[in-house]
Amino acid sequence: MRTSAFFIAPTLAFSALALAAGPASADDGAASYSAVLAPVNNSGTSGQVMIHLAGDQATISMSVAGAPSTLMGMPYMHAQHIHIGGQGVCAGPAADADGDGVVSSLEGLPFEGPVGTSLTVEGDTSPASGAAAHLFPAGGAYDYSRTITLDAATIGAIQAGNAVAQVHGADPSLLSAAAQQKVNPMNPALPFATDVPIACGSVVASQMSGPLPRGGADTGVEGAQAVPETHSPLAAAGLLLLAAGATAGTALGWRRQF
Ligand SMILES: [Cu+2]
Repeated sequence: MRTSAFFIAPTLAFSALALAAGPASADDGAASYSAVLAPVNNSGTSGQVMIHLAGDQATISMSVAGAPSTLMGMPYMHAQHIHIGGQGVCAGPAADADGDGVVSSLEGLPFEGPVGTSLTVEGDTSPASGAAAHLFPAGGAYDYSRTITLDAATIGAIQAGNAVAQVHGADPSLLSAAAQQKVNPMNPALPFATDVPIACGSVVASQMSGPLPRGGADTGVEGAQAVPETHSPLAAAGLLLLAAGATAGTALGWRRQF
């Protein structure tokens, strides 16, 4: 299965996948989860998240686009988290309790819950680093991949369907005048816009086993996606490659599977 499927993958993808995959691991009980990040607060930001969980090790791959690229002339670092223990859903516009035209992280708390894991690029991943701007990826469109240890609370929430993936960091010019005057409640040295959620999605169990739909323009790439079983680290690697290489067509192909 794996070998034959490899043959239909493009040569370049084959090489990269082979390098990324390594030997199949004996991660029985592993599972994959995903989230489609939809724009919130009229951000125009969207993306995808893939979480491959084996024991307490999670390989998390993300692709984000349509985010503001700079803040005050500097690369805009976007805080990103797994929120846990709320209702497992993203807050809607009605959650704007103070009427400033923005659903802030605090206002979203009853829906999304507090930060369970900070999806940093390096170092600490605890909630304590939730607003540590320098630890987060920067730019208007980026791919993220990191294997981290998840704590029991985050693992439990993901497995229970009560986890939400969220990206923060709005364009201040899109906020109301009232909101533009505020500071980030998690880090008062930063403007409120850095706290404002811009993309959000519920983390759900991912169905990646079995044949994938065909017929897209990039059937070779879709064939490559079909290689991994749900419990293979190849899955995350393949998705990451797609995210990194993505034409619009392959991005859509990815989205279709979730
Ligand atoms: Cu968050």
